[in-house]
Amino acid sequence: MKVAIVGASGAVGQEFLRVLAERNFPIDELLLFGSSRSAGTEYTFRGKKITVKELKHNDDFKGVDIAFTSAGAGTSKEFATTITKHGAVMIDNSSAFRMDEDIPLVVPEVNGEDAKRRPRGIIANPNCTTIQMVVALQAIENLSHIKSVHVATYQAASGAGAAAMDELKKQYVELNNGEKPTIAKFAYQLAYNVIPQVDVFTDNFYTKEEMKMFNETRKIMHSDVKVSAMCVRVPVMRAHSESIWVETERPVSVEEAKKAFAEAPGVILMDDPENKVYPMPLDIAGKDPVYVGRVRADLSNENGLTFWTVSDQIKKGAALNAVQIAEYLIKENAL
Ligand code: 2RA
Repeated sequence: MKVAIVGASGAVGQEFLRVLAERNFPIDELLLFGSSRSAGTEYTFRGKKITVKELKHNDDFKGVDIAFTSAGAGTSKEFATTITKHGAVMIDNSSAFRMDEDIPLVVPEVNGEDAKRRPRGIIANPNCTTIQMVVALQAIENLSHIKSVHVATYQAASGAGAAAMDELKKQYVELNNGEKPTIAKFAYQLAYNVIPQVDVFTDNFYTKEEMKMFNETRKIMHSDVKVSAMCVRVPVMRAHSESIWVETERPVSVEEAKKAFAEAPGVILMDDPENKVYPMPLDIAGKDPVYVGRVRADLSNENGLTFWTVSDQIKKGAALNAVQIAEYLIKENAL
């Protein structure tokens, strides 16, 4: 298998290298692509050095079977034809194509089948906040249709990229030294703070990030569910957390829900309040599954349940989900 990573130097690009190695993904040749700035950088994969090539409109993707792209929506749009024209399947981590009718938007635990119908040779990887939420929601949906979801997110710095993670670390050092903190990647100081804005605002006063949770969830789950989201950036390095309230068609008991979470693919139930057991981003960073805890009845709605999820934003929220899509296609003989 010939595999390419586009955006190899970014936080997600680097995670692709780790995830592909960790999962023993079948690769005969790995090509790395990046901007002119990162071209020439060397990375080691399975003991071999690979040099990043500049992404250009040429025939470099001839013979490539799978291209994992994570270099921003603009690059994905500009280079989609160059990447796919010789038959490569492009698994795209950007927001460029997610809501296009002829592009499947896939979380393997929920709608892997959708990846088989891809007229443009492109499969979109959903936004990280949506991915962890739908993996958990599907467990409940299998018991009773979910009519509505309220969700508040606690999003790590990693969602804004590698430079943003560095900025958060730097802010703590600067503040502890009595210096003015550097603010470049976030709208405000994130250290010792939370910022109730992720991405830009839309006309209805929700942010783009919040509207992604509404629209992407409906597309992935093939559902009419209504999702009202509040997305918040918190000074955590690399795992997103979410408080989720669901309203189902029939009441679902806490016991039923816990059993469903415990058995759901990709989910680990971590819920033992008496012993203070629940998932926290510090412990979950670097892990594969979506962790669920604090499952309880919604006191404001007899058809309501509420729970807490945590998942590594760079792993399941980005690189791992994309690699799992590729693994699904290989398993189904559908590349
Ligand atoms: C964030 N969801 O956390 C975004 C990244 N895709 O900023």
